[in-house]
Amino acid sequence: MKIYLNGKFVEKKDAKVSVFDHGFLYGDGVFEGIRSYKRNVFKLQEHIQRLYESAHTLMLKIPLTQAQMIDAVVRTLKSNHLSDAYIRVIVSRGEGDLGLDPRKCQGTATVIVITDKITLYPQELYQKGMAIITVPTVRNLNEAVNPQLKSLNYLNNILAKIEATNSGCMEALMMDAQGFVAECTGDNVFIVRRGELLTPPNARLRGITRDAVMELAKKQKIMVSEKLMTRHEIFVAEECFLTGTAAEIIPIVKVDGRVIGDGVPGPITLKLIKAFHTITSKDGVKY
Ligand code: PXG
Repeated sequence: MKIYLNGKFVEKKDAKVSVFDHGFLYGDGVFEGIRSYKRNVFKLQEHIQRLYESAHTLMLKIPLTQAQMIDAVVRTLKSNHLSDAYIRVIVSRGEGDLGLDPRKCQGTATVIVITDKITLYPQELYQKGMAIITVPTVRNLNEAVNPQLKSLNYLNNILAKIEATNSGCMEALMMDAQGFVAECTGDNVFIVRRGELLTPPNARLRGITRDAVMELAKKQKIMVSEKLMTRHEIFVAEECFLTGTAAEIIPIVKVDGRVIGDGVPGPITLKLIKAFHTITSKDGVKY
């Protein structure tokens, strides 16, 4: 396996960073999870744009232009002869001292591209649907660590994931500080209510899969809007599903023990899954 590390391709065993890298010491850095389908990197430009936006907020200078970063992703995929892959782009602050101050990181940021295979959930859950659970850990406040900031500090999400797995579920539903539904640890949430598609506007990452699904829904003349929602609205929804690069679109059939709709993946969910798979190998950067 070849890994892109600061402009060079190295073997997995040699892909190492300094213990003084602030990405390691503090989670000071940004990342993206991306997928390729049949030699097409789905929504690559959108992912790279979001990476640079997160870096901008962190005042982290990425030593590559967006075009060079796209090229690095494509070259890594080609070096590994992968046509369908999961791609992880990581940019960390780089080497500093033991203090927090990023200005002490005198060198350049560390840039890494890893390409591999990933299956997040067992295949049968895509057919039968998955159960999720609400967790006590509240999604980060916009005013603290904004959920739009896709940083290397994912402890908020990891705490929630631990709580879900402790309760026997593979994904956690997180609320915002006001008690409204926010998102899951690595996925956005959607419900269908009276035939209309709804998703939270608050305390969530603006997922690229989420955007793609909203666009597909509009094309299929399914009404879609962003709406604050409570757990009650999820419990009484006709359908529920999650979206994310790793998860793609996964139907949810149980939330906190309540059966959603008929307890099987609903017709709108299935329609959107089908439509999604028609665009994944088309919409993006081919290689
Ligand atoms: N919310 C959060 C908090 C995320 O981290 C999404 C939503 C979905 O966004 P996209 O753009 O992928 O549609 C993410 C995605 C995982 C995993 O293991 C997920 C993400 C990153 C790393 C791992 O599920 N991010």
